Amino acid sequence: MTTLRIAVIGADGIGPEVVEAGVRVLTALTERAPGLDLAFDRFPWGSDYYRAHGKMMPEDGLATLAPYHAILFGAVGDPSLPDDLTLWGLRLKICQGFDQFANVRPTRVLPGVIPPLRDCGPDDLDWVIVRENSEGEYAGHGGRAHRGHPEEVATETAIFTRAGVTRIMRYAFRIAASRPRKLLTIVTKSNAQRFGMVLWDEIGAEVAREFPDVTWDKMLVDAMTIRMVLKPQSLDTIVATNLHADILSDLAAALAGSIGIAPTANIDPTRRFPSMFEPIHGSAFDIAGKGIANPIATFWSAAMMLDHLGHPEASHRLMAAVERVTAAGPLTPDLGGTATTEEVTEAVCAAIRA
Ligand code: GGG
Repeated sequence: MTTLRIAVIGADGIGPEVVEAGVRVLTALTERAPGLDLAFDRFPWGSDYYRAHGKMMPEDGLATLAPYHAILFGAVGDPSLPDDLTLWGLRLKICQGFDQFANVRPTRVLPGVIPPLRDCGPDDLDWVIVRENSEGEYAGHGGRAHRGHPEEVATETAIFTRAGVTRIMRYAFRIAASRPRKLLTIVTKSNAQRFGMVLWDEIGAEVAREFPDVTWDKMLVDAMTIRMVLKPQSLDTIVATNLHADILSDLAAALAGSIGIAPTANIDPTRRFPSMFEPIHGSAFDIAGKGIANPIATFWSAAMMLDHLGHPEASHRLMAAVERVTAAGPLTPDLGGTATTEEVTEAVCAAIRA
């Protein structure tokens, strides 16, 4: 039996609380899932590390993580540090350093969760949002001149490469092809942004020819927000740029009941490097240390990690346990309950053992 080595980075705010809950349910799972052996190494990187060392992770951090099978990540962001410093110093460094170009965000209404809108119930909303995760608006290309002067200039250039767009389109079409409805919606803003977004449209149409079984359409991102709210049933798999998909997936999480349940997989499909699994949510400093963070997004992300690592049965067992708990409680305050992180974690561990 291969021991799968998991690097655990809690990072900031509620991040360490939810990843420790994740490690607990994964450990409970190893006791019930034959053939699953996990070893966890924790790395104390993030904003506290920055305050002590002047950087979010060590210089050789990527080399340290490279031999791991996967990374379980918490959240980054600290109210006392600039958000761009903390994000680029850790989370984006890992995503871009390991070329985790496919950010996969499944969204559905879990049993027992009451969504905010009547027409976005369990039968209406079952999506996978595929976020381009390596370039676009997050290419990090730009600069500032004449800082602080009235003539100050800042540029932020979105970079779209044929190779980058083609690989995320193929990835998204493959996901759409693997789902029962075989539907893909390509989101851009190609009426106003005449270069990169038009390239997205063109490559979308080219790649579509490789997937004749998939029905696809395209939407402008502004109209897409309306469609997600008013016609959720018309959507299945969605592909969008780094920034657009970031925003759409937060909307999706809210429509499905809470950002506290929404998972992410940052995948390097070539498997040259470890992929990284994390809740969509950030560090939520307003509730950090109160013991009430919802650990379910991390559990769902951990289930995606198990699937990626070749343990679909264990992944299924974990999600079944999560769904038993969302259906019957206990639930954390973001889902209308009064339970703590600890109580939800214990309930999921008990459901795994049942
Ligand atoms: N666990 C996700 C996380 O820490 N997100 C922090 C954040 O600010 N992310 C920005 C982004 O994903 O674009």
